[in-house]
Amino acid sequence: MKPEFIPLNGYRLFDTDTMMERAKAFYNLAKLRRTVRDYSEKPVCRNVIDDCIRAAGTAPSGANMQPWHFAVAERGEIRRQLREAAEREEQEFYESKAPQEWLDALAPLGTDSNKPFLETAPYLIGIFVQNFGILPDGRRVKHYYATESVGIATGILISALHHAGLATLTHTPSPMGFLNQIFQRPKNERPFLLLVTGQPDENALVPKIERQPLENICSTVR
Ligand code: IYR
Repeated sequence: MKPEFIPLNGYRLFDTDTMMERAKAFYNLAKLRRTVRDYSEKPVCRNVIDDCIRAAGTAPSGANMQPWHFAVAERGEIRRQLREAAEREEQEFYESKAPQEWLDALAPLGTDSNKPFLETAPYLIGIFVQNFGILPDGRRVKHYYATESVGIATGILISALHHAGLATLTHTPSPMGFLNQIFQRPKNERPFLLLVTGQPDENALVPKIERQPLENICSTVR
């Protein structure tokens, strides 16, 4: 197939000062994001969620296959099922499956198998990776770098929700197979993670942990 090109639309050229200001402003916003486990039950307008998912859908992806699906669970009976299924897996994780080393790594976060937010937060977003696509005639289309692509899209989604004033929690019940059934997703989709979102409870607490400075996470070669 012959590629078709169009002019790059909407590119904004900034002078260096403006660029530095914008980079700093984005960092100052990003560093306020915290993973939140205590949610308010206050409703959040669904349009906000949809626009954040639209933003996630702009992520780059292998061969532009856009191998993601975002399944939104609003509050209702499904949420009770989700909580029950996730807590069942988590109980096994914390009580028997997790090696001591993993439990030690989680200790500073104060997490346990109790996940009330799965039922009370206004939205849960089940994020799925399409390992391959399915054409209308049933043939399979190969997807490239599907996991990386969905990881990038998820990063944009978390940033968009944070920018809109919503807190998030990246939750990874393990194993996550039950998510296909509850979200009614087909077999070519693999659960990637469950994103909890809403406003934080007014008394929400977060663990006292630090982020590494630039020197630790960045190096330079010439
Ligand atoms: N899935 C469990 C355990 C857990 C694992 C990691 I890695 C975390 O950063 C946090 C929790 C849970 O959600 O409690």
